[in-house]
Amino acid sequence: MTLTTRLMAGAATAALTLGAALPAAAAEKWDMPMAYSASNFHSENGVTFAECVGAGTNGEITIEVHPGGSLFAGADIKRAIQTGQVQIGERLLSGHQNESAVFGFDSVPFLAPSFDDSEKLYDAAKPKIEALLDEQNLELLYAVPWPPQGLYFKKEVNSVADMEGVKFRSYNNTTSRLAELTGMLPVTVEAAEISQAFATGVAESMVSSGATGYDRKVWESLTHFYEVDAWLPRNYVMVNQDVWADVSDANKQAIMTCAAEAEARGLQASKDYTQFTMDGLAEGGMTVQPAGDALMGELREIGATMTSEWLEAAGDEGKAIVDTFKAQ
Ligand code: PCA
Repeated sequence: MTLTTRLMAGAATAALTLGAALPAAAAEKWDMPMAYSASNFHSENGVTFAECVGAGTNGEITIEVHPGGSLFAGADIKRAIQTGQVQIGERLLSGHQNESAVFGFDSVPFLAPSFDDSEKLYDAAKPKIEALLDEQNLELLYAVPWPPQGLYFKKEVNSVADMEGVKFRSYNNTTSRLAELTGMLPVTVEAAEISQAFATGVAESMVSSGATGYDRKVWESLTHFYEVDAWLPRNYVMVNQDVWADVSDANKQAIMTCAAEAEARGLQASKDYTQFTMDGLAEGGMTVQPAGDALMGELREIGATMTSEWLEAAGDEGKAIVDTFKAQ
């Protein structure tokens, strides 16, 4: 063999090896941070979504889910996706009302307090939310509501006066504002940290779903859950747009199919867990009941104040969402 033929044979072998290696080289792994515990229904849904994407893209895209805020804490997940530190992730969008008040559309008290209303409100808001996310280099894949929000305390509460001075765990601007207007003291704590916050007395109440109280076993520290059905905030699964742009059309299609399935499955799980987790709180020893009429009346007045404040902050875009929702 001359040097040239030997080199050419070598090149052919390299080409063959490369050819064989190509599908593997094209395979991508995406990291997907999620803020809530692995046992939470949003996280379980995310794992099923990830499996669906692996199967639907024939292994060309695999997603590793990191629940419980283990990769990024809830408040940092959105930025991590925007900046490409991770490819995909899940975030409670109402936690970013300081970027745009419109993100808080799903946390306006008593605007859409049932699953049906919450879906209609989401339909009305979705184009605007997608446009806002687009400006932030984010592609929305799916969104799932939490069950209706109620109030947790470590004492019986029959009126707003009973809340005076109570340390209140908040998770977004709306919940902090609710604390202020009820004379409570807000402290922002991620869901992943609340068991400890309640155990150490950093917080002694919160507004949240039965699902979160159940996940975090809050009966170890708290005693009362009052059903208020104040709002149903949403978690959003979003992908970085630069990453998304490089996905083949076939794989985009496969991922969107998995996302649509995840959205439907997550909604159903949220509905199913509403009663299941409230029963779980009661089994844990908590008193679980609808808030009394007097308390509800006061909360509705506070809700009206918060609604006008949100409409003011969210401007024409917020008003358009509410008008579209109400016209349905
Ligand atoms: N659980 C989340 C947000 C709303 C809910 O039900 C939390 O408490 O952080």
